[in-house]
Amino acid sequence: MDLLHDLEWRGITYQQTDAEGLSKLLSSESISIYCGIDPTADSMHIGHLLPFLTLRRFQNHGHRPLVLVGGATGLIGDPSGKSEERKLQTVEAIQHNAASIRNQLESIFDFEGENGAVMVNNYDWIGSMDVVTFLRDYGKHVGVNYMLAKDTIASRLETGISFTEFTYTILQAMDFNHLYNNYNCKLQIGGSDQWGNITTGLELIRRTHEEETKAFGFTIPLVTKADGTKFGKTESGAIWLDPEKTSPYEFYQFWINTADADVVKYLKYFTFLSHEVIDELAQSVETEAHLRKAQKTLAEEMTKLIHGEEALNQAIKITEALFSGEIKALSAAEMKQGFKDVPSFEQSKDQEVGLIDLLVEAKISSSKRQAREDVGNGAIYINGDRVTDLQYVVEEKDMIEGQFTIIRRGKKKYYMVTFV
Ligand code: 545
Repeated sequence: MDLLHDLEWRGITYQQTDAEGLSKLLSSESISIYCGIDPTADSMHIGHLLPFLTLRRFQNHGHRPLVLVGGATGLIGDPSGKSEERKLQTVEAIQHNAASIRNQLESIFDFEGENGAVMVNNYDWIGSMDVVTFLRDYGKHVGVNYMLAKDTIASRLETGISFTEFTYTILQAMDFNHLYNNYNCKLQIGGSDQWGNITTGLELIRRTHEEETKAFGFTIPLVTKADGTKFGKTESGAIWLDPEKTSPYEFYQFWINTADADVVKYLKYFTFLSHEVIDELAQSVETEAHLRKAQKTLAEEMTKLIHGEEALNQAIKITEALFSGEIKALSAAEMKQGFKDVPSFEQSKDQEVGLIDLLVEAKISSSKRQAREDVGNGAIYINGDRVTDLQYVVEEKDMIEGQFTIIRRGKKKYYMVTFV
């Protein structure tokens, strides 16, 4: 199946400037395609992922990805999709973020071979441009009426928009024009919020070339959830690609918890699995949903893609240990990942503490009587071992890495006691 039909099958196509023309172009030659990101944060989250995974699909079909990090545009701020003016960030912050984002993007693409990906930074051509050149060579080609008609600008006219953000679309247009001239880039892709910026680029390319130009724009739908809540957010916030912000275990758990109503769509959007495999998983959601095969596959594919095989195996190991209660198999680092969100209690290291008192103080059991009953019944586990001794004292040997103890009450209720 050709690329565009695959994208359609996956539900990844939203708007196209010339679907027929692009289809012809892609089947007749190998082209360069770009997608950009502004380093306004030091990590991407899963809401930024889809356009770049789509760019990777183009690469898998023989085309060259140009991955643009907006070192210049990040200093300005894209008004698209924002109802309020942004605060400017410092040059240092944007440069620092750009390095991290670059690293994250590097793991998505193949940089070797004939159609190896190329990283570009628009600071290289915009950063030192003088204002006269900007206004004469670029500003002159973009009508203010044309700009005012763009959704992203029109929607801000009431609440207000600075000249700085108003100008943003011209900068992104200059990028497309630059990549068209220097890399023969004929297509820009992005999320649906980027339509206005992509089409300004096409306008600028048309206006600055005498011969007839042929470039294209393509947008990807916003990822939605069947229950209407926002995709990619949990109670503890966004799902980041940075393992320090969202551990691979949490990342894995996020995908595993996908609703039946969404899981097939996400397999199509985010994984590189074949149509056959996805169709089988879709069947499994229909006939044996309780097995959650589709969710498991999605979580495995995504964790492997972003964090690698080893982190995936760790995430699975933590998941299994928490499910079975066999937490002794986990390393201290794995425990920290797995128990990050369980209720925690701080206990002084200096004084010895009896288990019964600790259970009450840490609110694991509701009273001393209850605590004695819990221990007596065999419902209390310290680091995975059942403790039935009412006189038990928690001491050094129970502290993992001298820092924390995991207490379990009943089948699955975990608590973390940190020693300070
Ligand atoms: C800049 C210069 C170009 C081409 C594109 C850009 C960036 C573009 C933009 N894109 C968004 C973005 O979000 C901030 C990420 C923080 C780490 O603002 N003007 O940079 C998002 N983009 C991916 C998708 C998007 C978009 O990176 O296009 O739609 C999210 O899915 O919002 O020459």
